[in-house]
Amino acid sequence: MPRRHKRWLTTLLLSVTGCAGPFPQTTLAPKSDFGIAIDQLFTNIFWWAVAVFVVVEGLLLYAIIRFRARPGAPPPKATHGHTALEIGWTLAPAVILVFIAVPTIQTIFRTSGQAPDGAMQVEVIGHQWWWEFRYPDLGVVTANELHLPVGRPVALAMTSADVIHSYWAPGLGGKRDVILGRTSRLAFTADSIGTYYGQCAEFCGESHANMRLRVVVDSASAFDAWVAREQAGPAPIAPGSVEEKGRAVFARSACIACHTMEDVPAARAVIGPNLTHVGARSMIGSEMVENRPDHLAQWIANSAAMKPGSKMPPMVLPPEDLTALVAYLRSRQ
Ligand code: HEC
Ligand SMILES: [Cu+2]
Repeated sequence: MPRRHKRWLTTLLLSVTGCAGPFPQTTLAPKSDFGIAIDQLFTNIFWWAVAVFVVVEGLLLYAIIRFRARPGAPPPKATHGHTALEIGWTLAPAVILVFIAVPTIQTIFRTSGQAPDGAMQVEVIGHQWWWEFRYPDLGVVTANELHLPVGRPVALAMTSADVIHSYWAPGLGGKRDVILGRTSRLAFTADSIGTYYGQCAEFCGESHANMRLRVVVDSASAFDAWVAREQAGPAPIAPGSVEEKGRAVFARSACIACHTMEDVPAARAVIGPNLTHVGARSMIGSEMVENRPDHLAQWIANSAAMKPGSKMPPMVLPPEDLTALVAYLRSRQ
């Protein structure tokens, strides 16, 4: 195939595959009141834009054809001023702008983060480069996987531990910057059970693109079961087991300087994610890799090799200590 055909084909393929699903971060299939409000506004403005486009381009084409130069035709008659037309094309856009402005302002107020009484409170803290989720009323602290009950209003109170980040889970609508020393609010009610993906939407450094999150919208009973599991104390450990050895490794390593681990009294730090129930998360490193023993071992040995710039330093451990540590982390369900 000639080179330029190949290039053409590649371009075509790239643009076509760009349109193939699935779209885990689409904003066009909203699954919350917030998302639907934004989607309706977008659709509304889109059709106004289509109408303006059709009218303007239609008139342009009409003028081009109707008044084109013809051989032997006399020069066109010059016109000067047309009061009715001028009033018309001034008023029409003004009216269209009103039709756009009123729903826009209504939507701004509807999505301003005001939650109804009884909404579930969640604190969101953006860190370079992971998300912390705290449920103050439930006493639950987790990372990167936000669990919510379907059909119940939630109020997110969001801030940052360092630079500016932006919380965005497009399927549930809304994007908000999170800023150190300030609280940004986002309120919505998820209307469908499912897993929704999101990510930081404000450039925040080396692993900004890896600062992902997922929102798991559960049925009320599945959510309660998740809360009960998170609220339960640490999973028990059999004396003499490899997990017990792993806990000892954890307790005498630098891990305790950065992480909270409920059954290791010295581990109460909040620099990294709370690991008390780390075994229950499906991914580690904010959606970096699946939560599997081999990944955990690689992560501990050198997390920056998996996630550029990771703030967790490489932890050098003898192989059997690492194996025990991983078994212990896996058992933290
Ligand atoms: C200097 C602080 C620091 C030390 C020491 C440290 N970590 Fe971390 N750890 C972090 C940070 C920060 C993250 C989050 C990194 C990210 O996702 O970008 C993290 C993430 C993790 C995760 C992934 C958690 C998740 O849900 O994504 C695991 C597991 C983990 N650390 C285990 C350990 C173990 C085990 C040790 C000791 C051998 C340890 N860490 C030592 C700071 C630290
Ligand atoms: Cu970011």
